[in-house]
Amino acid sequence: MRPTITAFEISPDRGQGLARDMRVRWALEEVGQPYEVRLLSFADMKEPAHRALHPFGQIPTFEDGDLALFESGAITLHIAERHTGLLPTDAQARARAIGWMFAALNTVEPPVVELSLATILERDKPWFAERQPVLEARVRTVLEALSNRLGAADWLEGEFCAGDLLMVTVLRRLYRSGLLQAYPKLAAYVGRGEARPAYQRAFAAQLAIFERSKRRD
Ligand code: GTB
Repeated sequence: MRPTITAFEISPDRGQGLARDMRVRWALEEVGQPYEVRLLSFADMKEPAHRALHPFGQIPTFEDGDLALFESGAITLHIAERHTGLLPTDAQARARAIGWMFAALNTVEPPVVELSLATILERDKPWFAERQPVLEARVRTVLEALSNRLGAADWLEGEFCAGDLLMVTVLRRLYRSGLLQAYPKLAAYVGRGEARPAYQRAFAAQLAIFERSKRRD
């Protein structure tokens, strides 16, 4: 039986692949695991049936047999551990690759999301103009360090791994800010991720859902 994930019925990113189902789709495509998608409205997500799967009433979730998971990082790790292709076999390299998954979600994603949310939700607030440079500086700090570490390498830990997959999805959220473009090595790194056939399939699948929802309007 195929695993089932959940995604937005109508994604607020308008098909840009910025919602977190994208990373789960991409991971499943990388390992060649076919999957089903259950689409949810914002109201559906807050219903008890969905909260039983996801206590915070969000997407994505992942169901496979009697296993139900929430949190895109945990789902990606689960997929990576059960298939080949997303984590090195050498124990130390594997531990480092998992470290990059945490770095993506725990060190890089928070300032990126903070900036993105402030830009969307706080534009009309009196503190916006003063706070924005502070948030941008926090993002630049992590981008600078990440760019220095990546250096001339294609990927963070040798071969492409689940850490790169999560990192690329986090960095993509910066497109609208223009900050990524100031770090050519990182921009190229994101481009390499987006060029992967598995990424392309995942992106096309989520875009098709958004296009279909537009036609129904
Ligand atoms: N930590 C959780 C995880 O990694 O799985 C976070 C999950 C999460 O934030 N889910 C969001 C959600 O369900 C969708 S991805 N939100 C609905 C709600 O909370 O009611 C976040 C997201 C939303 C929109 C855009 N966008 O428009 O660009 C980008 C990312």
